[in-house]
Amino acid sequence: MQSRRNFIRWSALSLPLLSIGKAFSKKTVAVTKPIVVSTWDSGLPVNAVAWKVLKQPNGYALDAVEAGARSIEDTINCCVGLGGNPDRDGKVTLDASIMDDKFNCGSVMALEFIKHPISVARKVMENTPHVQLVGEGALQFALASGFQKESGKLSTDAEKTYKNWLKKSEYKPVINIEQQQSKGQKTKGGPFAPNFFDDGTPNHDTMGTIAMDAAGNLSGACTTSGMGFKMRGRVGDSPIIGAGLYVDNEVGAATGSGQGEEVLRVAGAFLIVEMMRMGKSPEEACKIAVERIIKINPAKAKDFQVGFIAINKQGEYGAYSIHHGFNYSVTSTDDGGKVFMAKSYFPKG
Ligand code: SD4
Repeated sequence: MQSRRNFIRWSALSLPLLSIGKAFSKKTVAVTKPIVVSTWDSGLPVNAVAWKVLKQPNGYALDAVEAGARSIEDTINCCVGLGGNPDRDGKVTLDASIMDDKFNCGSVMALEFIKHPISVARKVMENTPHVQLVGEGALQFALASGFQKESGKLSTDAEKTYKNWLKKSEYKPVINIEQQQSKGQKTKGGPFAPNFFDDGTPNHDTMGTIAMDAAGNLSGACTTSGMGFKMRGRVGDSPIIGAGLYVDNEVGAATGSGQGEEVLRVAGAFLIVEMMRMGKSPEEACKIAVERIIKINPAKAKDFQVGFIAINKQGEYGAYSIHHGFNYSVTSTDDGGKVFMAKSYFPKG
């Protein structure tokens, strides 16, 4: 008869063998790496910058996503960096977050006058015991870290858009105006940040970038000026770890773009990573997060956009959005990358 001690020894020995057997019985999937995926077609040039880092020997995913984010922060566009649309008081306030392969993360919120909020977020991650710095304190930290203070002048485009918005909204800083307005809440104008601009394009274009390097390490970055004409002090999902960005190096990474308030409600990026942990593909995981948002208020969801992107440890990628129109960029070779239209809950039209 087997003694108890022998039984324990044999059971302990057979465990690893059993799991090896299980691993071999699984289909072996070729891992695509390095790979970088960004929100929107504006993510293609961002990927190109990240790709240059990923292609180098020992190219590190964290460096790649930071470099990508910095490149779009350098351009003038509606929604990322100091050239972006201001809040309703005419000030550009930036949100950014970054996360590496070891659960290190950093973010800044409502940061003004600084060209590269993503790099300030990285410094928060690397040089402080904290994860998040906000407003004045974030600016103070940035300046102390050697970042230059820019003028705060609106870009020509942003100034024009802001003036138009002011005309229509007749914005006057009245106490509790939100409550007065919310009774007859209009989503296409007024002091509220509109969900869509007059030409029908959604009021956002946040740059979320997730990457896996050749060593198989994941990282992510997310940078934005937030919703145009937001209330002063409003912070969206992008700088909130678990909402606008999440990375778990054992599982995958996720980020997104869209109406931040709705993403915050479901801890969107974290939810997607957890779904991938349970075996869902990146696209399925993004779809689950989108459906979770829609279920809260299906009628309201007709009026706002959210789009997610995700990658897993096999280098598989996927995306899903509420409305048709959310595209994303994928680069995993020297071919310059590809733009895909995400599947959506509400079809085109
Ligand atoms: C926010 N999610 O501040 C951001 C907005 C966005 O492209 O996606 N901009 O809510």
